[in-house]
Amino acid sequence: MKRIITIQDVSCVGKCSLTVALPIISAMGVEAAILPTAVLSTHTMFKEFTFRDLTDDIKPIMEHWKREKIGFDAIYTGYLGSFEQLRLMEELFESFRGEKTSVIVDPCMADNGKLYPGFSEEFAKAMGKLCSKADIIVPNLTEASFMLGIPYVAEGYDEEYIVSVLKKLSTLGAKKVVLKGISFDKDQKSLKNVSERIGIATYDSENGSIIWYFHERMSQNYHGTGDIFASVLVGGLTRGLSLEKAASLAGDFVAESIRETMKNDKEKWYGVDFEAVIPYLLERLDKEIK
Ligand code: PXL
Repeated sequence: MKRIITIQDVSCVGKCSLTVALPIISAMGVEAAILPTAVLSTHTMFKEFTFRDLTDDIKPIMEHWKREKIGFDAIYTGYLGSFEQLRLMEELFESFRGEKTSVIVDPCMADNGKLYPGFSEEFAKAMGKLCSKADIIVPNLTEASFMLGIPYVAEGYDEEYIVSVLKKLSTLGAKKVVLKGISFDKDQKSLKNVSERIGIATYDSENGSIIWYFHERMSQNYHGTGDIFASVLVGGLTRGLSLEKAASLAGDFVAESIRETMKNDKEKWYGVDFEAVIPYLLERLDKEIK
């Protein structure tokens, strides 16, 4: 069985980070080892939250794993809380990157044009530096804008704009880029049949290929969907799917999870009921693998 290591926080309530990565990656048939970076009572979009930083534990944990000669098929980082944690991740990549290990960085720190509480523009630039050490990065448009130091454009952009963002992102250093949360206006004609849709663009800087994938736009958005997307992407890649197949599976699973959640009245910061649609994920994964 393949083994990945995911490094992010434990937000005890409010489905995101490790409470979604663990069940999703395990369900996809991949061992999910974890390195928790902090323990919070809830994620930071609740009115208040407790926060216990675990930075001091990271190095001794890594040292133990080195003595045990533990290896990983993929390394996946999500929410990281400090400059020191970014530095430690570079060390972790160096120590645990085998010849076939994929390093995936989700620069989890912002959405809808805003940084999450506690993050600064300087931190976003430092996250950009960590992205240079990754094989694949998975930002949304807000995170991309902060890392590149360009204004966040919420709507009205076209295909050419997204292509330019993808290319700028690849200059950070990662070979492949998956840009999430792209939506073109209804009258945007450049890509066929994408009105009222939301999607993903993947860019491979080695061969220059750009692949678009759009799915139905839901009328609600919920917290934690970026983490669900990245977890399915990592699970799919580790099970041998191509980047495009893993990204489209991840996009569709997020859409199914939102559809399920909308059946009930639920505050968006409690996250989506992805648990109910895990059978859909596994059925699709099975089909894609065959
Ligand atoms: O889903 C991203 C995320 C992860 N972890 C924590 C967060 C957030 C987003 O707000 O606060 C602690």
